[in-house]
Amino acid sequence: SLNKTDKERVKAFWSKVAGKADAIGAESLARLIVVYPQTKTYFAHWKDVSPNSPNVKKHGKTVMGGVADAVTKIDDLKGGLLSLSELHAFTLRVDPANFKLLTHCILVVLAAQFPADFTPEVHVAMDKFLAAVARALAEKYR
Ligand code: ZNH
Repeated sequence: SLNKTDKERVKAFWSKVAGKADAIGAESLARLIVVYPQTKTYFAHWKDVSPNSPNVKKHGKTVMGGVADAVTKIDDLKGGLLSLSELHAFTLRVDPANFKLLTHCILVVLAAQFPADFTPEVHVAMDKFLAAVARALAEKYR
C-alpha cells in the first residue's frame, strides 16, 4: 500500500500534470476502448464511441475529475470514493475488472505524455495509487 513517500510523490507529480488532466483522460479512455474493445459496451448509449469522438473526450475529462478528487482523498480512498463506487456498482453496473484496465491505460498515458517527470520512483507511486483507486471503486461490489 501507499506509504508517506509514495503519497508525497503522487501529490507532487499530480500537481505537475493536473493542468493536462483533460488530455490525459481523453487519451486514456481512447486507449481503453481500442486496447480493450469489450469496454465499449458500457458506452453504447453514446452517439459516437470512436477514440477521438467528443463523447470520449468529455468522459475522459469526467473520469480524470474523479482521479483528481481521489488525489485529495489519498489518505482514505475507500471512504472518499464510496459514493462513486456505489454509482458504478449499482447504477452503472460496470464490471470492476474494468477499473484495472482503465488505470493501466492512465499509467501508460502518463508515461508517454510526461517522460521526464515519470521517473521509476513516480512510476511505483502512481502504480500503487491507481491500484488503490481501482480497489476503492470495487469496494461496493463485495
Ligand atoms: Zn466511471 C461515470 C469516474 C472507471 C464507466 N465515472 C463516471 C463519473 C465519474 C467516473 C466521476 C461521473 C459520475 C457522475 O456523473 O456523478 N470511472 C471513474 C473513475 C474510474 C472509472 C475515477 C477509474 C479510475 N468508469 C470506469 C470504467 C468504466 C466506467 C472502467 C467502464 C469501462 N463511468 C462509466 C460510465 C459512466 C461513468 C458508463 C456514466 C457515463 C455516462 O453518463 O454516459
